[in-house]
Amino acid sequence: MSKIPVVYIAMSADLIHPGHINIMRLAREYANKINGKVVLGLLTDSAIASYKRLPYMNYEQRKIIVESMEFIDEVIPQNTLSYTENITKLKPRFVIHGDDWKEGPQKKERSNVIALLKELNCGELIEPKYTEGISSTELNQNARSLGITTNTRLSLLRRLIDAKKPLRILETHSAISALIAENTFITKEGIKIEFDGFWSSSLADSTIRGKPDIEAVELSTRLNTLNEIFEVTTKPLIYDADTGGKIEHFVFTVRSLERIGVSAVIIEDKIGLKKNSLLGNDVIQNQDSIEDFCLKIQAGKKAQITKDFMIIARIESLILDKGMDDALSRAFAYIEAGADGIMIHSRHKDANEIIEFLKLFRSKDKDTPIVVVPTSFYSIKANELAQYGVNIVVYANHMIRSSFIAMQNIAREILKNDRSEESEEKCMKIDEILNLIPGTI
Ligand code: SPV
Ligand code: MG
Repeated sequence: MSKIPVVYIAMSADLIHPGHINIMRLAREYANKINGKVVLGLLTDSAIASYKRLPYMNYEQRKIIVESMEFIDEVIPQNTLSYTENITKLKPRFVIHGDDWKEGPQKKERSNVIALLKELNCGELIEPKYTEGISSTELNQNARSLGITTNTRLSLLRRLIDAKKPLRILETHSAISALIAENTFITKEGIKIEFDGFWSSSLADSTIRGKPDIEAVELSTRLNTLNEIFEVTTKPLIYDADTGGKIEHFVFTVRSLERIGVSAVIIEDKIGLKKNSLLGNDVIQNQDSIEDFCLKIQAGKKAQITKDFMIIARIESLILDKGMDDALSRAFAYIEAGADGIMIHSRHKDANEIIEFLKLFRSKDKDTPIVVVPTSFYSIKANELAQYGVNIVVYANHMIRSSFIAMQNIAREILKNDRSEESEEKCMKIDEILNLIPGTI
């Protein structure tokens, strides 16, 4: 326990507004009264990402700002939403928090703080009236509506991987599907759960054009779609580049993707005419040699300009029944060659072989990000996959597959009824569309 009495406040301090300053000023006043110091628990990126979107500024940047404030004597990390760790350590004389947490998602934490202060018999909770008329949520909405720069979007994926597990990534094949992926959320026990980013799927990008998933849609066509998606959204995107093509071509793909703000490219270790992985050995598909695929990874890494862009190597050994040992030795070889992450794929109905891979891989490598695409092993939940060490879960084709069914049914129904009345209820209301697309009214 520190000798100098402590006044403790905790915040994210991302978009600082007068409400924050009021709390800091009050903390200073209390500290002066008791000859104490103000300690600010700055929420880490992972503490923030556990209940809402990543802050604009990372921890170090936010720390520089709050440290420079005259009200604050010391800044320490608060690693979770819970105050318990820091209060137990500091035994503060006062904890200060706006009275807004008497209701809403933080209500439970408030009770914890009160109980803990009583248990430790060290201090009391001060709850000034919440500053009306300004809120981080509102500022956030305004800032988001301004959009995002290329570099900021690109770097978001690495920051998210560091801050949160698992990331949930949804396939988007158009601006409208991306807007839905951007804005859809649910609230579970006060925590906002939403998709962390987008998957540009070769299957979906081919299907939407009525073409097979055999690398027949050109890069420039797919880049156009990405640009349309980026025009109206702010989340990071992972690009499915199939085999990556010839090594000499792949370097240009990396440059093009990076230039528009894509965060990661995934290339699969196949050669020749690529077929969709879910077809496995039902069709002829060939795996690349480890040596040649490593050369492709190395060429890509050399071509990228930013430090944040990621090249993720996708292993098709399980898809092609080459066995677990082959999958693992490829994983380590690809990482050695410079891959920033591994995607391990499977077409089994259950996740057993994926789990086996994860256990064996994670026993040797705790850090390299792992991506999985549970299209066929769909029963396992994202949270469970994360417990086995998965960082990114991709829902690779569900937006296009579901829209298909909806369109087919409506088309049939209009023909059957010779009018659209019966179909009206199954369609989005026009004013809901206007809501989804800002600026319409
Ligand atoms: C895609 O979405 O195009 C993929 C994933 O590559 S899968 O279809 O499962 O091969
Ligand atoms: Mg694909």
